[in-house]
Amino acid sequence: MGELNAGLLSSKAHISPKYFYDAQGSRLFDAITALDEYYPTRTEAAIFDSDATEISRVIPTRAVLIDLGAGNCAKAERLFPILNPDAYLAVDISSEFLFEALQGLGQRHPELPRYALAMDFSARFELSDSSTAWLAEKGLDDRPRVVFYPGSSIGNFAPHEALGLLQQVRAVCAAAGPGGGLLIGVDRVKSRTVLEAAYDDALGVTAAFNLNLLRHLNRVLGADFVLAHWKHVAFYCDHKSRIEMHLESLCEQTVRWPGAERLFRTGERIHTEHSYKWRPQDFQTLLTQAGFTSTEHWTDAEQWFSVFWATA
Ligand code: AVJ
Repeated sequence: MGELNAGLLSSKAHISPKYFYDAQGSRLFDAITALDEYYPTRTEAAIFDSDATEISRVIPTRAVLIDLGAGNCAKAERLFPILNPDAYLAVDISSEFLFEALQGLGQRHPELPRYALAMDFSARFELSDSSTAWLAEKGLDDRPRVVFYPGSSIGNFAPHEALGLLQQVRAVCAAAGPGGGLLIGVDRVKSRTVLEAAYDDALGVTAAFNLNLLRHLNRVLGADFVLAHWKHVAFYCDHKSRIEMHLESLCEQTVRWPGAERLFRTGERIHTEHSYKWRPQDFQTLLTQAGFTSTEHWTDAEQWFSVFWATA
């Protein structure tokens, strides 16, 4: 709770975007990915479809597929025909969700060794002792490792944090068989109109997703946020190449939770998310800075989204 308290009490209030994803929030995010305005999910899927042959050519065979932020594991499972892994290691912050998803996957792929690693890799990413022990026990410890990080989830990290995570990913890949690396989806800088519509859709699903964070805080923190007293704000910040999402107070109000309280003035905001957009050149430089040796890049016809393969 220290993190939440510190964020809410800071002069510019902020909350980590990981608090979006309670059960309700995960469902709302799924609904976002189906919106007309939210192009990233379908655009990335289209790239995986149209460049499947080339992608499967650069990915090492018989690899251990490490799915970062696996969620319901559906994205990775759809790529099994392209990636052809010999083992599947799903990493996610939400353990309940993960165990369930892996069980379902086991029914469809009974022959594929699979492992659930519940951890908050946004703080630091490394394989736990138990997961490396599992790999050794299966005789898979020197297989190439393919880390899969789709959906532009990297966008939640500021560039210097992204660099740190990519360095850790590279270290995990480099610790095993040759040819391993990272397959990552990255959202691109584009017109403000397209970007802002994607984060402020006409149906208000993204607004509900943002406001749901307050419901989640009421539950985990015992706070008394009144959702009707807040509104969703999303805009593109040009010079930082990022979407910012905030919750804006519609009145002067005091919010209380055990051990603390805070006054919010009309118009005061709680910062809830950054979603960085990249130019492919800059992202390629970042991959190189993180120590990856060679990179491949695929994009869609409109050049809205990028998929990179980077060899560790
Ligand atoms: C899950 C971080 C990739 O930034 O596009 C979608 C989250 N927030 N709509 C993104 C999100 C609002 C999403 N990521």
